[in-house]
Amino acid sequence: MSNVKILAPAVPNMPWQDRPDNLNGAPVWRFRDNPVIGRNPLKGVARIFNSAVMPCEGEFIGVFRGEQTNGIPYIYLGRSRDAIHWEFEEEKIPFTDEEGNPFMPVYAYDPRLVKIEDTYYLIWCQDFYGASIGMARTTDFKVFTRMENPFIPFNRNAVLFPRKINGNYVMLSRPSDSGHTPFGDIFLSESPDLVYWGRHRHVMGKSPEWWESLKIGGGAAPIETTEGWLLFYHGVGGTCNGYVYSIGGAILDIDNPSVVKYRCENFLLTPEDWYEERGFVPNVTFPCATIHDSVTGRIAIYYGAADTYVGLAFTTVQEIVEYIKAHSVVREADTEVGKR
Ligand code: BMA
Repeated sequence: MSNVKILAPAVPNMPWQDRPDNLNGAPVWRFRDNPVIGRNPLKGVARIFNSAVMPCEGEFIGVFRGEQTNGIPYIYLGRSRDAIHWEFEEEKIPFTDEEGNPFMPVYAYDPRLVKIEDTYYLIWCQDFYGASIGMARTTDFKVFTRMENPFIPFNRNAVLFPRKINGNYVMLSRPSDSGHTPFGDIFLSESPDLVYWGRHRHVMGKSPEWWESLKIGGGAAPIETTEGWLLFYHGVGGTCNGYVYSIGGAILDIDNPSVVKYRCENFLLTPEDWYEERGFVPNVTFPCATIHDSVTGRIAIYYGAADTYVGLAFTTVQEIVEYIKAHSVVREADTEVGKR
């Protein structure tokens, strides 16, 4: 296969460890010192997981799901020189509304962080008469302006594409129910202004593969590559002991991303290390972000582990695209434009 390239800025100081010799599944390998964030990471917060990080001015910045000691999740800001050792702000992110008044969501979880042009967008799950999507923008990580809620309830797992496509902003999301949602497909919505959302399309659904036979949901912001949008998402299977969350991979059409070009029938990473199997919710690996370097093709995947820790895993764009293509099974619901 010809060389696959990431179409994004270079990040020469991204975290990295070379592939171990004994890998025999998908070409995704864990950071040897995982988890990168352990329990009780800051005062009043028992666990940090399902969090999103990205490069910022030569260092790294992130928005972190912090489970407070009252059990309610909220979003905290963190900074790091190496994207491994993090320092967190002790106070929750202080959102304001468009008029500058303080805005404090009832709860906020599973944040994603995406830069489009010169603005950073936070997207998370919050109460809007039921679980739905919240969104805010910032340019300086000091003022966070809460924006209109993009969708009505119930919805979770929303993430923006890192650039406009055909002139519109594009968001992936996963409509759900008010509970722990035993179903769910990934949909796409477009907006000219980040206020009005429409042209909804079905992207992909659960599959007959058992690891993702219950539901799926968007994960990290899609990575633009010469083969299409590389998407790391989560797939959920059901067992007699509850849900198991694994990481899956797909490649979406670059101009029409509701069309799936390739979809890997195997999980790319599934709970198997102690911090993934044991915690507040066992057997969860939940990707929310990547850091990727267009010069080397290296990709670091940040994922929540067991609703307790943050884990880090590595791959390269060449290896992962080859693996997804070699194990691709796309069905009619994947390859249609997603409009009925
Ligand atoms: C989902 C979300 C995630 C969580 C997962 C496993 O429904 O709430 O935040 O990681 O369940 O508990």
